[in-house]
Amino acid sequence: MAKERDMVLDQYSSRVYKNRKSHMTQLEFAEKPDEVAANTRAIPGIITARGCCYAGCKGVVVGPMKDSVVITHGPIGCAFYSWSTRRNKAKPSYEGEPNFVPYSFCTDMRSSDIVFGGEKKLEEGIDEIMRLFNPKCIFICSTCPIGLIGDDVQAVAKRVEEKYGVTAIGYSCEGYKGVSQSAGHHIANNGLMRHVIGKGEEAPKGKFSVNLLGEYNIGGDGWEQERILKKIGYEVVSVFTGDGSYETIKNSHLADLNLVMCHRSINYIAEMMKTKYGVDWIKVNFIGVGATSKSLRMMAKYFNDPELTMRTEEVIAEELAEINEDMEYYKSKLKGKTAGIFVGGSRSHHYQMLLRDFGMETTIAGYEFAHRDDYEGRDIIPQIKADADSKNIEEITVERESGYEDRYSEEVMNQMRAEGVELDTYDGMLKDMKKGYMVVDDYNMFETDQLIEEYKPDIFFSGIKDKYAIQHGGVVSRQMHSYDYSGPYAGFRGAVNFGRDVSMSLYTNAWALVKPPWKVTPMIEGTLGGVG
Ligand code: CFM
Ligand code: HCA
Repeated sequence: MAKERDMVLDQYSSRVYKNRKSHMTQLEFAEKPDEVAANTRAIPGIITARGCCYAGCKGVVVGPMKDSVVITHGPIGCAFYSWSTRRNKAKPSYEGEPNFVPYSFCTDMRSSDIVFGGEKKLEEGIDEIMRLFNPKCIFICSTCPIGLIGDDVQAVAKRVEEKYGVTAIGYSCEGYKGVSQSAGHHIANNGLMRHVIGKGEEAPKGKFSVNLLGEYNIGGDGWEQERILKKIGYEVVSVFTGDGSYETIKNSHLADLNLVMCHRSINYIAEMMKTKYGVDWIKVNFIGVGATSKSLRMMAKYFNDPELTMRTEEVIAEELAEINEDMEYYKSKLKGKTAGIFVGGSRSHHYQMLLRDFGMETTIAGYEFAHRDDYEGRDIIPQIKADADSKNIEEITVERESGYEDRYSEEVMNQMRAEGVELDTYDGMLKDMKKGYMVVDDYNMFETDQLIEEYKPDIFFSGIKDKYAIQHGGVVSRQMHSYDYSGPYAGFRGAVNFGRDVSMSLYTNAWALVKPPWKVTPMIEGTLGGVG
């Protein structure tokens, strides 16, 4: 029972053992999975793959909004490291639309600013931004020292709004808040809800309008999804936030339906928009051919329009015909191989579906910073106990705005749910994994090495921190955050790109073919104990 898990855990000291045991589950019964401890502090000194709260707010959620300037209030290192390292692609969608995504703005806090305070420097920096770029929206993202010295970024944002008549949001998203990037998502979502969503009045023109939530256009994924949605006849009002904009997000409350891709980073907005504006959300997954078709069909069921349903089927058939030959070819190369996937949040679940399209199984998986609901499904949310770290992140409550109504009665909603539409809910990753597979929350480098040794996956998908160590060990490794600078991997065409890249990597595992020099000839020569 739980053999592989015990082999890893048994090597820990008793304190570490107890902690890590709660984060690791070897699925015994797929229909009744174990609890997975999640969203708790990493053990100090352990080489976790997690990032910080600032990364979640600045890098993940608000950074991709192309017409808005994000200023890092803090030392230059934080701004430099978060400058285009995440592959959220963006381009102007009409002539003259600003795109600040390639830029990095920072107050460059120095020692004297830390001693005397940095608010003045921040305000001067924003004056310069207004002079040079004149954006409609500015996000101020605080790094660790800002919270420690107590600069009031919200007060600065208020002064900027009064002075320039723009939207300015001060985020207290210091790196140390919470336990990971996840805190930053929550803080960023709260700010968008308070200051952006609902500000616009431009109603959608199309008959069926949607927002795409939690899609960050990594490697152009969002563009592929928009291509398919538009082909069917949907109007995409806004995308949160890949290639997204302040201009469109402010109108997002007027769309008919929210599609949630990354549950982890954006579920707060989906929930709040449902409460405040009556906009329903469905959990979609456009990663994988089967998953994409399933998501499109759920959408058609939601709108329940015969013409839309017909067009959905037409487009699915057309797209499948286009990729069929390539998919079959890559399937012949990949069938029967196994994988490990350890990414931040939702992708570790999403990509298992795409791998299955090629006949591959994911035997080890986990999230860096997701919450229990991302593993076990939203039904367990009432059981999650808030700890000091999560209580530190503001929870905002919203109420129904007058003039907004639910589209469907609870009865109709339940009927749709019974027909398989994942309305206002998410079932989590565990239910899609099989008996014996291992799930590890907040994985670390030691566990990675151990799991690879025990499960021997043909390929390991993770991030920049561990990629090269794994690869040099002779195991095929691909970055699932940046796609190793390839992509898109979403939708129908993306699936083919993924099949190609994975096949290419598996059949060219150069590191497994070379022997390091120290294994061929000794690096030093000498004698032991002075005997000739
Ligand atoms: Fe959502 Fe993301 Fe992810 Fe994420 Fe991230 Fe990312 Fe990710 Mo890197 S929003 S949780 S905080 S799907 S940046 S686009 S790849 S860890 S699995
Ligand atoms: C982040 C961004 C990141 C890092 C990727 C990695 C991304 O968490 O701050 O560790 O390889 O996707 O760029 O998740």
